[in-house]
Amino acid sequence: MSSRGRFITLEGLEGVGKTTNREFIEATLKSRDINVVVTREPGGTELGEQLRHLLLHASAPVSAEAELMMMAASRKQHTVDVIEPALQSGKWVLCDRYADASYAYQGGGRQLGLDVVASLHSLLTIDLQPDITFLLDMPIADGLKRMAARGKPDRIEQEELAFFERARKAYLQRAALQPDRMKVVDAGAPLEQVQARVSELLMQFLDSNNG
Ligand code: T5A
Repeated sequence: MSSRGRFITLEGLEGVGKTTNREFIEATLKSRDINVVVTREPGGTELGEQLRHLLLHASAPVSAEAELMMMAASRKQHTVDVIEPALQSGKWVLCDRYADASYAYQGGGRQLGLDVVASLHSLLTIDLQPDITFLLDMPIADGLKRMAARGKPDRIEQEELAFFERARKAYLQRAALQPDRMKVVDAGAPLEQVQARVSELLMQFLDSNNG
C-alpha cells in the first residue's frame, strides 16, 4: 500500500497571488516526481463548482449563514470525493483555499464567529487538517488594486474594506495559533521575493516529508 499523500493549501485575501504561487508550487512538486492533484474551493467537484457559481455570482441576497453552509457543502463533497481518496492513494493535494477561508471570511469577515464555523465543521465531520498552509498576506488595498486590473469584481470582492480587514485579522490570528502549519508569507513583495520565500518553506517541508 502506498503511504498517505500530503495536503498543501494556499490562503489569503483577494489578489494576494494564490493562483500564481499555486502554479509555482505545482511545478516544484512535479519536478520532484511528486504526483499532485491541484484543486480549489469553493469548487473542486461538479456540485462544488455549481455552488461556487452561486456563491460568487448570485444576484439575490445571500445571508452570512447561507454562505457558510454553501461553502461547507462544497468542502464536504470535495473532501469526500476528491481530497481524501487522493491522499489515501498516496497522491499529494494542492488546494487553493480550504477550511481556513471559512474561519477568515465567514467567521471573521461576516462576523459569524469562529465557534460557529468550528461547530458546523464538527457537525459535518470536516476534520481534515492541511499538512502545510501558505498564508499569503499583504495590505488589503494593494490586493484589491491587483484584482481591479482584472475587471468586474464578483459578489464577495464587492464587499467593503472593513469586511476584508476582519477577514485578514482572523487569518493572522489563526496563523499565530498554528505557526507550525500556517506559514505567513509577505505577498506584497516583488514576485521573485515571494517565490523565493515560498520555495524556502516548501523545501523545508519536502525535506521533512521525504518529498
Ligand atoms: N471564500 C472561499 C469564502 O468566503 N469562504 C470559503 O470558505 C472559501 C473557500 C473565492 C472567493 O470565495 C471566498 C474567498 C473569495 O472571495 P477565489 O477565486 O478563490 O474566490 O479567490 P480570489 O482571492 O478572488 O483569487 P484570485 O484567483 O482571483 O486571486 P489570487 O489567486 O490570489 O491572485 P493571482 O495569483 O491571480 O494574482 C492576482 C494578480 O496579481 C499579480 C498576478 O500576476 C495577477 O495579475 N501578482 C503580482 N503582482 C505583483 N507582485 C506579486 N508578488 C504578485 N503576485 C501576483
